[in-house]
Amino acid sequence: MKFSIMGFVAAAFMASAGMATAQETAAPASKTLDAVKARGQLSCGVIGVSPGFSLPDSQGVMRGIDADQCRAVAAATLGDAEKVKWVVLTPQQRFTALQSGEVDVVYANVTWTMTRESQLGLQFANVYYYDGIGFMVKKSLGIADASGLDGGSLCMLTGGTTELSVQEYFSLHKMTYTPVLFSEGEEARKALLADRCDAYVSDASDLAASKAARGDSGNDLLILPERITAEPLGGVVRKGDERWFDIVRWTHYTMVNAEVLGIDSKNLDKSLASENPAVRRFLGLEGELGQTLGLSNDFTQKIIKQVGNFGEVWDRNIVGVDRGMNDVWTKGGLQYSPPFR
Ligand SMILES: N[C@@H](CCC(=O)N[C@@H](CS)C(=O)NCC(=O)O)C(=O)O
Repeated sequence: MKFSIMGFVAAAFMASAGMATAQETAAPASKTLDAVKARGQLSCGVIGVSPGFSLPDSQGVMRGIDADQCRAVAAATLGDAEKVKWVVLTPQQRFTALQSGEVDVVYANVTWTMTRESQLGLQFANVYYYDGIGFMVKKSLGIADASGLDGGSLCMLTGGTTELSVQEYFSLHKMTYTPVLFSEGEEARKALLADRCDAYVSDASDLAASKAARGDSGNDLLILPERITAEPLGGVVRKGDERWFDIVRWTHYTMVNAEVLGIDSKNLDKSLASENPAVRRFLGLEGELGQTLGLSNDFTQKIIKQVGNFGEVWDRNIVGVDRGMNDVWTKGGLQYSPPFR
């Protein structure tokens, strides 16, 4: 009894003194956030040659859904979406650049897998693209599904999830194939066009983007119906800086929640006059949600104004892919933000 009375007295003292209780602790500092602020730039690792994800346009401006995720983190942390230092990484370099501290976050077509978290000291903050590995062939090959690839040759990238997934799929289906391996995606895609292999194997997002990027000649290509794996693509951070993990995670959820609430970069100003308490809290007009992350309370406004909601980011970057699973949950998709409260 004595113990519980003491506990009660201690809790009452802490509450009356305004001290943090077990439910509420002060925002821990983030070494990564401090470094980003001191540098005045977010160092973001991207593939840089991946249409729809990260690829410089004709003016040299990095474009794509990965690029926009980096911009959103810069808007949230520095108040300016353009304060991004782009670090171009091959699939093999994506993880070492993060481990060594060269980059603060990686948005580089990276699939969330167990061992990437359990062995590499990394952590996935979100899933911004639900993807799956598929096959692309020339229509002239005359096949309609993956069974037609038995005995064929397959162009693919090394250093990612593709090689092992293909091995397992072909072994399971008692089919054989000859791998033709590349360290750069564009070389593999060109090899398909030059008939050096029967199919190019990659994330379906990459297949669709590469097909679309080829304009009319893309019509000669066919993406087969099979998706042989689940490839949830996520933003990656180092383990050990939980606050930074929170920031990257809630930056993505900001874009999703904005879409669900019907708030976008164009109508944001109107939403600032909203009487909906959930909207007012989300936009930082009331409460202190931003501060709990170590950010300004209007960090969500900065993301939405400068980068957009998730639907705007999708429409701007992803061509030739139905939203499907990647739609927000209110429209039957998997993009679902936990509450901003
Ligand atoms: N999502 C898979 C595959 C990632 C991957 O290799 N994506 C391609 C799609 S663009 C890529 O990064 N290519 C690099 C390139 O095009 O050079 C993974 O995380 O291992």
